[in-house]
Amino acid sequence: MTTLNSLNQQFGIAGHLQFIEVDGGLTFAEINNAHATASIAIQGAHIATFQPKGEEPIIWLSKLAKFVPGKSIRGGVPVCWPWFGPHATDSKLPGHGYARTVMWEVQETKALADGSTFIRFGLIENETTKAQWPHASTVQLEATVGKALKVELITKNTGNTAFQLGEALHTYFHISDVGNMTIRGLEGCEYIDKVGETTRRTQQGGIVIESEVDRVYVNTTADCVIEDKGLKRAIRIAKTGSKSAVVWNPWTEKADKMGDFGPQGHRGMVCVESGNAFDNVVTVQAGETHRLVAVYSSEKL
Ligand code: TA6
Repeated sequence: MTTLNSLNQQFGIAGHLQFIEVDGGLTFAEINNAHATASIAIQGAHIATFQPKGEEPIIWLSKLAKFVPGKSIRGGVPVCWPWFGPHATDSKLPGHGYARTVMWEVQETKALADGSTFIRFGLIENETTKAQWPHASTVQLEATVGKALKVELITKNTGNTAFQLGEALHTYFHISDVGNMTIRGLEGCEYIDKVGETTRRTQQGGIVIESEVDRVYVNTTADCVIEDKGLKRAIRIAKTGSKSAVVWNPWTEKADKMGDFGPQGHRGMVCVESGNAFDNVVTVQAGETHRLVAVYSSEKL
């Protein structure tokens, strides 16, 4: 187990990055540079916060989020890997894979010439993870914290046979109120509507949320833009290596049942996830590296 002191000695960067331990027992990289602040739990390589200097947060984090070993954090950028949603054959395995609730390790940190901060994590495989995922592979997450936040999920097939990968950066975005928001970029896209009986539909116009929404848009590489009239800003979600976009808001009843959104917490967030799921599950050939990249930035409306 790496101690806080050894982490800060090896990877801390004055004026950029330090490691702290929070109540509950998780260790976070706290980033504070000229452009932005961010905090990233080493467990799950889970980006919990991101806020450009002088702006509202881009990323939403529940006020009731728990920071305890083995539990996913409600909000931020949960890493769904190596499958998205329920496991294909074993319902006892964790939804969205195990990556977000197991320990990763810090592999590198850098202060970049433009004042941004770079950090890379690698997932630590163990008998439990190998029992769930019997493929020789590595997965790393790179975050570059600047005026924008760039997140790269890198999967390497280190074995001799191809495997099928489902994945997503399950990102929760901070909005003024779900009633003030429209999501652009998915017009005309086919999506799997998971609310009620699973149905395939086609998106007509921008996405306005007035009840539970749980949709997997397939075969789309487009940027998504969250237009927030309340904050007079837009959040742009640009991506490469991803053909699925997931839009989710649990609405009142589901959020209350989940218990860690807080009262009306769902009104201040929307998930727009960049991934590869359903029709877009990725075949990673032996020896191949697959990169899923998302860049989050804000623009004036
Ligand atoms: O991405 C949307 C979704 O698949 C929803 O169906 C809901 O399960 C959500 O993820 C949150 O899942 P979690 O396991 O983080 O509570």
